[in-house]
Amino acid sequence: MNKNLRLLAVPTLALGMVAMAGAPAMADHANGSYTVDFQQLSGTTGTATFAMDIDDKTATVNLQVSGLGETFMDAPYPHVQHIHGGAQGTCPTMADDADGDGILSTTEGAAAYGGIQTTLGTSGDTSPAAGLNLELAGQGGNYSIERTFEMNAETLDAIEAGTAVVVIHGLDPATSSSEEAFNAPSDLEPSLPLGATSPALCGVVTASQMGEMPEGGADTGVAQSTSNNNMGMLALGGGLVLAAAVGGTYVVRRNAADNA
Ligand SMILES: [Cu+2]
Repeated sequence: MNKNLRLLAVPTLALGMVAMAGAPAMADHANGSYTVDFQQLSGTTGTATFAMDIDDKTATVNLQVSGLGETFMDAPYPHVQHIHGGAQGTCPTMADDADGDGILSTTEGAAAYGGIQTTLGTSGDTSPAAGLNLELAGQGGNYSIERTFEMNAETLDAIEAGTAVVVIHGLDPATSSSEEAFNAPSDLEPSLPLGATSPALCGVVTASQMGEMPEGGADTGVAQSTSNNNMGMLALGGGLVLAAAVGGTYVVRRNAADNA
C-alpha cells in the first residue's frame, strides 16, 4: 500500500515542478515602469519617492525617503517597508481605525492594502519572511533603497491587478497622531511599540507614463523585441529557466556587493 502511494505521489510532484518551470514564460505580464504617490498616515510629516522598472521577473527599485522618524531608543530608527497586495489596492483612511486609538495599525490597514508580498529591505531577502527584519530596514529618517532583485509571482500578479501598495512603516513619536501609540504593544511584534510598526507612508503602485510609452509605440523597435521574446519562449522554455537562474546569481552577487 505504501509503495503504491509513493508511486502515485511522485508523478504528482513532478507535475507540480513542470507547472513551476513553466511559470517564467507568463511572468512578463507586469513589465513596465511604475511610480507611487505616497499618502501620509497617522500624523506622518515625511515624504518618499518611488520608481520601479519591471522586466520579466527582474524588478529595479529606487526608493528615496526623507523626513521620517530619525531615532528610536537612541539608535537610528529602523523603518521596514513592503509591497503589500492582494486586497483592495488602496490605502486605509481613519475610517479603518477600528479600535479608535487615533492611529492606523498595520492590521487595521490590511483590509485596504493586504498582506506583505515583497520586503523592500536595504539588502538580502526580499520575501515576506524578511518583513520584520530590522537589520534590513531603512535606518533613520532619510535613506534610499536602490536594488535589483527577482520579484515573486504573487507581487507581479498584484502589480498587474492593480492591488500592489507600497507601505513604509514606523511613525515619528514627535508627530504621531496618538501618543498612546508608543505605550501600546505592536500588533505585529509585541516587543516593539505599536507606533514603531504602524504605517507611516502608503501609496498604490501605478504604471507611469514612461511605462506606457513602449506599448503605444509598438510599431517601432519594440514589436521586434516582443516577438523575439515569444520566439524564445516557444523554442527554448528550458533556456528561459536557465536565464532566470543566471539572473538570480547576478542579483545575489549584487547584494553581496551592497553588503560590503
Ligand atoms: Cu508593510
